[in-house]
Amino acid sequence: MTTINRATTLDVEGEVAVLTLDNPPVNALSHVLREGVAAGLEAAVADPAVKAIVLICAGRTFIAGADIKEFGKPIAAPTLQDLQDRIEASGKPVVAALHGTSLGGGLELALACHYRIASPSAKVGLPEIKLGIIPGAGGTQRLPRMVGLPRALDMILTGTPMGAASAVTLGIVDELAAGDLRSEAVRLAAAIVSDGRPLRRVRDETARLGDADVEAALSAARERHGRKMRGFESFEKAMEAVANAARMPFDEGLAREREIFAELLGGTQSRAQRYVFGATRAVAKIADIPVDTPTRPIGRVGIIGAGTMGGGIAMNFLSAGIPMTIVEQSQEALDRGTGIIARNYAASASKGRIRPEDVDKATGLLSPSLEFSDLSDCDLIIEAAFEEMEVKKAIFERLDAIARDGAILASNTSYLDIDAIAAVTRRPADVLGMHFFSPANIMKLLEVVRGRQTAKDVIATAMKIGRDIGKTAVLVGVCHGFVGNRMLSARQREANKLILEGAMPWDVDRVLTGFGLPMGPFQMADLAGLDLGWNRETSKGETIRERLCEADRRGQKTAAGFYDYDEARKGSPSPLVEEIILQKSREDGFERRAIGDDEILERLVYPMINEGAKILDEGIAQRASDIDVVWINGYGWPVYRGGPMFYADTIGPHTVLEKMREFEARMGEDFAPAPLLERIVRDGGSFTGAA
Ligand code: 3H9
Repeated sequence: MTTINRATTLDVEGEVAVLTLDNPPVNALSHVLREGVAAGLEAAVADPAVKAIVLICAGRTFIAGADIKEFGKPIAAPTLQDLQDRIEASGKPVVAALHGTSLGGGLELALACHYRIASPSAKVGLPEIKLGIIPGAGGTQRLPRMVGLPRALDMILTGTPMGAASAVTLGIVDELAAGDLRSEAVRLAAAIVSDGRPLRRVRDETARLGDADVEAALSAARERHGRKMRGFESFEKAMEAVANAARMPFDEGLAREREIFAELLGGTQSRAQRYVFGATRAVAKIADIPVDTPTRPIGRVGIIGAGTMGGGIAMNFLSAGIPMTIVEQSQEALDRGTGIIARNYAASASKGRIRPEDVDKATGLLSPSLEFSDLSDCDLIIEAAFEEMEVKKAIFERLDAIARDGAILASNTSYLDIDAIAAVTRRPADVLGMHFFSPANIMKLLEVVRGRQTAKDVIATAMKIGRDIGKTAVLVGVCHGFVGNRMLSARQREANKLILEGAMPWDVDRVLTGFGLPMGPFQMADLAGLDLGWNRETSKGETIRERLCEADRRGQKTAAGFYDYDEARKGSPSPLVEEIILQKSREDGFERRAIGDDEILERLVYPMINEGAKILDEGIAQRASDIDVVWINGYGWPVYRGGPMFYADTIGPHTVLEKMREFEARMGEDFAPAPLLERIVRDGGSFTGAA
């Protein structure tokens, strides 16, 4: 075996040279690897005893793409395209042996090889769009030549990897390896030589594109993926690049692909999306809790409360194969809860999201009960009862009496003080918050709330179980509303003021959806129900919301709230609501004025950023990027804007500060700048260091 460099070795077996790449953790195509491949290929091509070459990776995966950490720096030779050119020019067949995830530049390198063989569990994909870019090493030109425009568009526009079996069916991979990948690849390479099989160069092929109806393929792709990709610059650019495969000769298409790639890579959206990639991985790292902190085993989970929230939370554990006990106070409430779980699963199954047999498996793990004491064998108990401190305290006192030693006691409270809840137990170290977001079976975010006394292994366990059930778990500290809802409150306060001062709810919502959020505050309120926490007896018409409830406009469920709803639940502006708002404005002494879209956006977003700065300063969030992960996963903040704190950095913290000062002078203390915002501007710093 010859060592080519620290990431590459060359081994000759009979007539086949095996070039093994080893660049942990995911064999990203960093400079050392590109150098190794170039030198290894050169040595193998020059060796007269070698008749064929196998490219294979050590470790958990074939190349998972270009090295994201090298983006933005000058690319040192040899480039990925240099490697592809060498392979395509080689008179000796080159076989790529794929396992794990062959992604982005990794798959693009494999597509330039003459043949591909894969382990049955391998996945292949071009996920560049998730980083705000397009494939930049021929992926948009070679893939359509292999699979035709419609398939290539689907793969490149979604970035979703596909399994090896489908890749074989589509012709992306030539063979599945029945046994050991390396020996199977060597066998294939030797067979190519002995059978005199042609050296396939995908770049030269046109058969799949000859009569392609480019416009039809593009409009079908736009139809399928356009809505989800609204606002993403990379979407139309990726379509253009793929269409070029049918419109231009290979080299021209390749040159245009490189231009688009470079343009997107230098743009704010890709910077934001690459930042989010890192931010999402950083949340797992906790300063004073090492990653190898032992966690407590969780064999059975208990939930108190089978309402919408409790039921949604339960589904996460059931789907992950964890047995559950769910407790309610009355048979009726219990039946309603288990009924909702069954209906949600049936809906998922009918949409093909889950197999019917998996539904049976999941629901079979659920033990509904009316007996609190049935929670005594649970390792983690999550309280999802009514959001009132006295209710929570009473439950935790009872839990303390029956839960087994070492059980973790969690509250799903959205706002309340975990320390006050923990204080009613004799085991505050075992208590923490696990705040799920509605609908809890779908939303990715989980805020893990660390109390003053919560033990480190309890936090480590909650973070781990969060990941096990497919959530993005973010550690936060105790304060009113934690990270997400505390910032949301600042936004909601301004939204409510704006409609009294001169805007209409549909103006506010339009500005936020135009910014990229899935819905605005008033659409969100209508969806959740305006009567949450409202009481007809005590209602005094003091807020617009109260007046709407009094008029029996309680949101989507009554087909009327801030908006009027048709049978398809499509909302339209309501003249009646307009009248109610104008009336309330008059009563409160507002002289209504036209409020521009820019001011609406600034009034909604800058106070959130300001609140985020306070949250950071108080140590409620570990880092600015954690706040951004909360907003992306819990509230649909557009990833191409990177989260509120990253957004602040892109427009400049000084822009936020100046506006906050101006608003403070005009409208008072709600806009008082956070000390951290002032310090950052004074020191010329930034929140994330990444924009
Ligand atoms: C591209 O290829 C452009 C080309 O078209 C054109 C070029 C000219 N680079 O996710 P994990 C790190 S664009 C550098 O926790 P998993 C990651 O940060 C690229 N580092 O593991 C983490 O580090 P840490 C197209 C990378 O098993 C560690 O590896 N490719 C890269 O859950 C483990 O990652 C992609 O977009 C990278 N490319 O998932 C693939 N990838 O431990 C992006 C990962 O310090 N990667 N790291 O936090 C993934 O989707 C997942 O990481 C993968 C493994 C599925 C591979």
